[in-house]
Amino acid sequence: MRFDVPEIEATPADAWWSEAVVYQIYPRSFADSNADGIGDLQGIIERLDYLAQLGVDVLWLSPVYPSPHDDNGYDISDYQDIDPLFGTLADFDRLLAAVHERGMKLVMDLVVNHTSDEHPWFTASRDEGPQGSKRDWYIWRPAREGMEPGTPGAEPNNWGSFFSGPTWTYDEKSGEYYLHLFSRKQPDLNWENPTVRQAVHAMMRWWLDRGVDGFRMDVVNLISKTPGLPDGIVHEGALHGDGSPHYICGPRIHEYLAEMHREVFEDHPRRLLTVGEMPGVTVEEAKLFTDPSRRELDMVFQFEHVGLDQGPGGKFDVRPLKLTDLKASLGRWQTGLGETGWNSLYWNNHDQPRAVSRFGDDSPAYRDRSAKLLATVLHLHRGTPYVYQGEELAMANTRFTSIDDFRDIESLNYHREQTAHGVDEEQVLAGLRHRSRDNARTPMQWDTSQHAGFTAGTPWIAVNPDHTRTNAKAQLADPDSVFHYYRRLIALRHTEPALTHGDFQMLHPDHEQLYAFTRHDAASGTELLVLANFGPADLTVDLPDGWEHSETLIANVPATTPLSAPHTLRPWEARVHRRNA
Ligand code: ISL
Ligand code: CA
Repeated sequence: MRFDVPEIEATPADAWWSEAVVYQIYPRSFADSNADGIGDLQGIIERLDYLAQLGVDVLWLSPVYPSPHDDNGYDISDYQDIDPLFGTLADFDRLLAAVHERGMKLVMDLVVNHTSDEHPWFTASRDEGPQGSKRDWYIWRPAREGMEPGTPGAEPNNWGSFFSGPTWTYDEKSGEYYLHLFSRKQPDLNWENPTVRQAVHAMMRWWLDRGVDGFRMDVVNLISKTPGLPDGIVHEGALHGDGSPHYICGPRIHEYLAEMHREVFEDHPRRLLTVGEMPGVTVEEAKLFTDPSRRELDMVFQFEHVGLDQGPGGKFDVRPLKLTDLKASLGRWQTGLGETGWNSLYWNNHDQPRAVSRFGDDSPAYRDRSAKLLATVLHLHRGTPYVYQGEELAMANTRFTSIDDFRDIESLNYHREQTAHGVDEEQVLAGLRHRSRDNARTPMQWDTSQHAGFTAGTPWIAVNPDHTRTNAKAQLADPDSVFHYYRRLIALRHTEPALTHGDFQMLHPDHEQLYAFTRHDAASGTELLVLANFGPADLTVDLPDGWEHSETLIANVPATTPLSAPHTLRPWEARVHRRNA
C-alpha cells in the first residue's frame, strides 16, 4: 500500500485507497464497554484487533459528536467534541492512535447539510429572530402568500421530508418557517452564506489537525438548493410534493465542493480519503464529482442499486429484484466511471437492510454461502469496497413483532403518518420489516451470550435472536466461516493488481441467474473471471474461451472441481479464476 501521497494522482487507481477496504462502524451498536446499553469508543478500542485480523485498511465511524440523538447522531449539536454517551475527546485520541498503531486509518462522518436544532448556531438563528446575526445561517421563509402562518398548507413550499411530513417547521416567535429535509430537529444549513461555509471548513481542518484521515460526507449533494425553493410535483398517492429536483445536485454543488477541496484538502500534507454520500446522483454527475482533475471528491456513494427493488410508493413499497436490473445498473456504473472517476462499492450500511437478507438467501441452508457470493461479486468490482459491521459475519435482518420493537425515527414517523391516513397497520409493518434501517442497527454479534457480547446491560435495541448461530467468536474459530472468507477477499485486494487496475467487462447481461464478468489488467498481464450463481438451483453455464485450465483464486464452495465447458455451478456458488492474458 502507498500511504501519505501528498498530491492528487493522475488516475484514482494510483491513490492509496484504491487498494483499500473500508469498514463502517455504527458506534452505538458496535461494542458497549460500560454496560449502559450503548456502544462507545472504548468498546471500539477493545475490538480493534478483530478488525486488524479482518485486514481492513480504513475505519469509517458514523457520528460520535454531541447530539440529542433524534436521528442517532446525524443531528449534531457540537461539531468539535465527543458525545458523553460515546466517551471523551481523550478517548477519541486514544482510539485514533490505536487505529494508526495497527496500520489502519480513520475517517469521520461529516454531517453538514444540517445541524441539530440544539446546535448553538441554530438556537441563535431562531431565538435572535429575523434581524439576528445568525438568521441566514439557516433557511427561513415566511408562510405561503395569502395563507395564515402556522396553519395546514401554509408551508413556504410543498416539499415532503425524508422522514415523513413537510420539510418546514413553523417558529411561532418569529412567525417564520425553517427548512429541514430530514427531521424537524435537523434544520438545513444555508450554504449560500459564505460564513457558514467558512465555519464548516474550519471545523474540518480542526479534525484533520487532530489526525483523522478523511471524511464520509453525509448527503453532501443536497447542500445546494434551487433559488426560490419552487414547489415539487405531487406524485400519485403521495402526501407531499417531491422537492428532490430542487435539492439533488443543485446549481452550486460543484462550486461548493471545489471550494471545500481548495480550503481544506489541497494543501494538506497527507493524502486523505473523501467520499460523498449522494442520494439520487447520476453516473454523469458522479463522473464530475470524482474526476481527479476537477479536485472535488475521491468517490461517491450512489443509490441506484439500492432502489431497484422498490415500487412507486417509495422505499417501503417492496418489490422483487431482477438480477438483470442489478447487473445493468452496477455494470453501467463500472463503465461510466471506468476511464475517469472512481466507484465506491457497497451492499448495505446503517440505512439499508442487511445484504444477505436483501440480495442473498438468509435461509439456514444458504445464508453463509450466499453472503460469501455477495462478497465475491462486490469485492471483484472496480472501486473501493465498504464492509458494514456484521456483514462479514452474514448478519441478517431481525424479527420485528410490533412497532414497539423499532427505534428509528424514519420507521416511527412513517408508521405514524401511514396509519393516521388509514393504511392497514399490517401492511405498514410488512414494509418496515423488510426495509427499516433498524435491521442494520441491531447490536454487533460477538458471541452466544445473552446480549451477544455487545453489552452487559440492556441494549438500546434488541439483539437479533439468531446470534446463537451467527457470531464472531464461532466464526473466528471456523476456517470456512464467512469472516475468514472476507479476510481472504480483503487480502486479495492488497496482492492482486487486477482487482484495483483491471478493466471491467460484464458477461451474459441478459441472464436472470448468472452474474459473470471479467477484469483484465494489461500491465500485470492477468485476467480474472468471476462466476456467481444467484439462486438455489444448479446452473450450467457456457464459459468464454480458454478458461478451462485457469487457476481458482477464491471460491465459496469447498473442493471445487476444475472449470469445464460447459460448467455447472451449485446453488449460490461463486468462484474467481485467474489466467495470464
Ligand atoms: O434511509 C433513507 C431514508 O429513506 C435514506 O434516504 C437516507 O436518509 C439517506 O441515505 C441519507 O442518509 C444520511 O443522512 C440522514 C441520516 O438519517 C442517515 O443515517 C445518513 O446516512 C440524515 O442525516
Ligand atoms: Ca456504553
